[in-house]
Amino acid sequence: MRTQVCIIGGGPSGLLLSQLLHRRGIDTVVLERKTKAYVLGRIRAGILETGMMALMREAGVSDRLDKESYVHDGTVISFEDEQFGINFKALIGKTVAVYGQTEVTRDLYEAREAMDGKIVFNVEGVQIHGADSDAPFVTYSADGTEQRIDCDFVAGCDGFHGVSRQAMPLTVRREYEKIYPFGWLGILSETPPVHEELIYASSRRGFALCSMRNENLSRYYIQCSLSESPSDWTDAAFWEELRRRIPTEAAENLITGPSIEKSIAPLRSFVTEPMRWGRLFLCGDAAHIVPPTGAKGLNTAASDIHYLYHGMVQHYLDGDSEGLDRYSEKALARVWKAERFSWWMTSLLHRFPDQSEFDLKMQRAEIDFLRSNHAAQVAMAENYVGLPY
Ligand code: RFL
Ligand code: PHB
Repeated sequence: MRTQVCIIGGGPSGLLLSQLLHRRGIDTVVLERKTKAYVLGRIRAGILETGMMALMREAGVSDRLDKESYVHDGTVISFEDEQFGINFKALIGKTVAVYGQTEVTRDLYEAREAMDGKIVFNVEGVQIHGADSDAPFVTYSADGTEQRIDCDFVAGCDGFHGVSRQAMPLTVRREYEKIYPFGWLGILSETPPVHEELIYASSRRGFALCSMRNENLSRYYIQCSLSESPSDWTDAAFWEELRRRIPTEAAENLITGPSIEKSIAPLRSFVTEPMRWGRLFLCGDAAHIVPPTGAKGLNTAASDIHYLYHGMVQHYLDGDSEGLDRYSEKALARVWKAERFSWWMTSLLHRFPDQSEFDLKMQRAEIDFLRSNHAAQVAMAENYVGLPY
């Protein structure tokens, strides 16, 4: 088989790239290790930046997004017993939207299928060959038979545990990583959200986040230790702990119910450089991970796709390689800013096991500054709604 761009990974990055390229007449094949149901069942991101929404519109997959997403003008920060709002709209005239990653992925799959896009599920043993040559190809097995795809370029959109990053030799790749000494225990419940905006709460017992998907679907997280497993937590224990970490008024209004999903995510900051090697381009979680505190993971994947898509269009339609040549540089410049913001929000709002009284004073001083300083609020708003592409 031959295609122009072989895309490894059928998550949001791979699907969005495939859909955007298809609309400009550029042929792709997407190779996905799991089933479609598995990909659609993963409960992950909930907040979309305006840049990502614009990209969904450009991909022609925004009908449901425009109708069903919820615009959020701001967010609430709670630190021990004090709360304040950061109103993005009033501060910088921009907003974010609540629209789950499951919905983004569903919209993209539907669009790809409507256009007869080629997506191969359940692939095994994907290997990238000749990425630094003029004739790269990808091999894999599906239904027990070996397959080969010859292509012009390979897009590694296969997430943090994928094979694409590993295909770059260690002599060219440099990795930067920070592992946080805690995780997030998250639950989804068919209950109304406790508040109209998200609440990021830091308490003496640890961090908690009140988020949502729609008026009858809530998403809550609490900071937990890495040694815990979701089965250690009954629903009742989760609700009890959440109540103790969020503002009193929210705790009193909280409507609880059975969880329909419960999982633990470790928190990590990670970047690999460069994001291009020869004809292989890394995108999204394959190249970088952020802790979820700043809601940046999916959105940063989308900005990578924006740069790669425009680079590909420039290459195929104008015969100009400038966009592809500068892909790694442009993507990384934005990635590192998202990394900084996510690290800052994580450091500000979590309790660290080895935190001293001095460290706590620093967090409180930073919170007081954010609560009272216009410039600090503008800086937070600009980062949260997403820096320009
Ligand atoms: P994905 O979603 O991991 O998709 C990669 C796909 O590649 C497949 N794959 C392979 N396919 C073929 N061959 C192989 N060898 C393969 N290896 C892997 C996988 O099966 C999968 O389908 O990466 P992608 O597309 O780059 O998307 C990244 C986002 O999923 C991720 O950044 C976000 O979910 C992060 N994230 C959030 N991002 C936000 O922007 N806003 C948020 O509010 C937000 N909240 C979150 C999050 C992530 C979380 N977790 C669980 C990590 C909240 C949580 C709890
Ligand atoms: C979510 O709704 O899953 C969510 C929202 C904001 C975050 C992280 C996760 O910062």
